[in-house]
Amino acid sequence: MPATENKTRKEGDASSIDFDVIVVGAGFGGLYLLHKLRGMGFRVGVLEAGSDVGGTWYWNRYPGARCDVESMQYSYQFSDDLQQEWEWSEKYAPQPEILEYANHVADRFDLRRDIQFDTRVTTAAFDETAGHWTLDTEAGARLRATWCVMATGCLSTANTPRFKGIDSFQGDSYHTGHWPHEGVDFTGKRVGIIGTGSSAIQAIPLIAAEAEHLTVFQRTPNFMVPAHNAPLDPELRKAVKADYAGMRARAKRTFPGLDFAFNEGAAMDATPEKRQRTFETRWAYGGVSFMGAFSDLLYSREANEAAAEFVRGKIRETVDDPKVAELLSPRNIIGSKRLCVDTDYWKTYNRPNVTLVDIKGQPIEEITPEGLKVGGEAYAFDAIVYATGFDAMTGALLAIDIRGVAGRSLREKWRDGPRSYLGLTMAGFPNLFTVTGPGSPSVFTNMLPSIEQHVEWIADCLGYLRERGLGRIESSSEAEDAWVAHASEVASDNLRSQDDTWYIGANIPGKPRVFMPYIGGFPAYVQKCDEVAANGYEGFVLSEGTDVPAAAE
Ligand code: N01
Repeated sequence: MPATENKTRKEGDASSIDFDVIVVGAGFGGLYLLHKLRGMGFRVGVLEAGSDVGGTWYWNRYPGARCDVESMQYSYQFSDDLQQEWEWSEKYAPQPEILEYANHVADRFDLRRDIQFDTRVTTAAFDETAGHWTLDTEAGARLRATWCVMATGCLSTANTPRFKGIDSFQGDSYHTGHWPHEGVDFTGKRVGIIGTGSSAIQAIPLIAAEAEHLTVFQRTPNFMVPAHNAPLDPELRKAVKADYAGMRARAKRTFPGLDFAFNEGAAMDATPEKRQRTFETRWAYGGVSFMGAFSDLLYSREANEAAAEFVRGKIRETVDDPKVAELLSPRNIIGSKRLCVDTDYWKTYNRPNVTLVDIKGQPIEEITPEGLKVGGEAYAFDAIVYATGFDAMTGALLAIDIRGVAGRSLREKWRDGPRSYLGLTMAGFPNLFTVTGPGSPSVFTNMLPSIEQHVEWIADCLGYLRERGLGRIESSSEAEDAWVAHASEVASDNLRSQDDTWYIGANIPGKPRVFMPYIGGFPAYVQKCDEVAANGYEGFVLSEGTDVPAAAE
């Protein structure tokens, strides 16, 4: 479609919109979008529900919260000055330091002036006639923009199961994903924690060290590998900084977008002794690269079971009481749930003030004023911690009433599960983009490079449209269908799709079971996105629209 002079806004022209682009969310996605798009001359406004930047790292302040990606890799690469000047202190950065980093980025690039904090978006509707998005906020403000980008995060809508009597508890209740900013002192308290996922396993050792007694309610035990966290070796930091570009380039060539040694050999081709040695080496290094010990761990049941049994052996070695060790031993596919990276988790069950309660097959009956009831037994607590996870990937998007062409809601479109083209756009929702949305590799990759790739793709796309005086872009239904079919085919080969996990929405009652992240790997995904762009945004319908900002000089 050729550019049309009259639709392109010139400097000084009145505009019916408040911004060229509204970004929802000021986590790592929103911050970089603002920096990038503002640098390109777009008028950008960011709306953020929290009172400050940081997204997931703003909300998740529970004891022990830290990233399970090594700090030298869990950072932006768009600015070499930034990555050279920032000093991570530990192998795995703790939450306060990651939040400090997000704040540093906001200040360094002067981002705050274009972010409205304490602003929760309630609705977003595409106005077909005007060709723009109208967003309403909880406080009653209404804002308009030609394009809208949802940078709302994959794990940002906390899930608190609707236990009977939940509001009756007279002690203190906390959710790991909404931790009080002032922290919590559990000294001398009887604490119950529900859940044993990544958040719980980080919090449990620290709460146990403080509380009078900690009772852990476990529905499914989890696999974990040790973090071996430590102060960051200055020599390593220096070496990485000397060749940051090289490390980032290597990372982009791996399946999860992480620079780590991936063994191309198959576990079942190795002798049992060699397998054991390889697992031990990975164990000694620690972290999620354990799953890179062999190429077939997520494709062959036998290989997976070998890795699982290796980890169960470590549990038996660590936990004094064989019955507790057995309860802590997962029987599902290792890596199907997010592999946890821990510090002293299993050891914590050797403490006299920690009790493990298995609630598999006997759901919590009710929360009572004193505590909770399960298996016919009553437990009394001063505090209950819900480490019960998130309505992942779709929760934050569906919490906003998003309406596309003809007023059709996203909730209706996604009734049977999320559908998108590349996890970036949806047919029927023109001019709307999602950062690390369902259908993109997101949670299977190092999130920071994935976020940067999405931001840069969206920025290039908007630049392309503006250059041509085009104000409207929408993925075609055919392109979306083909991507959904491809993503689902790739998932079916992978053992990860065979367990009940939040990746398929199994943690939320009634949520449609669809494998949400794209599991074809970061390099294949990036190649596809690049091809789509190189082919003039193949699979999209581009048209004039209205109120297109003038092309950059
Ligand atoms: O949440 P989860 P999370 N009754 O969903 C249990 C990222 N993350 O906050 O497994 C009883 O993993 C549930 O039991 P089950 C990371 O991607 C990263 O821990 O469903 N129990 C499970 O044990 C991670 O995967 C980092 O049987 C109930 C737990 O609650 C994701 O966030 C740190 C229940 C929830 O575990 C989510 O992790 C933290 C019920 N009704 C988080 N409902 C790092 O980077 C749920 N559960 C290190």
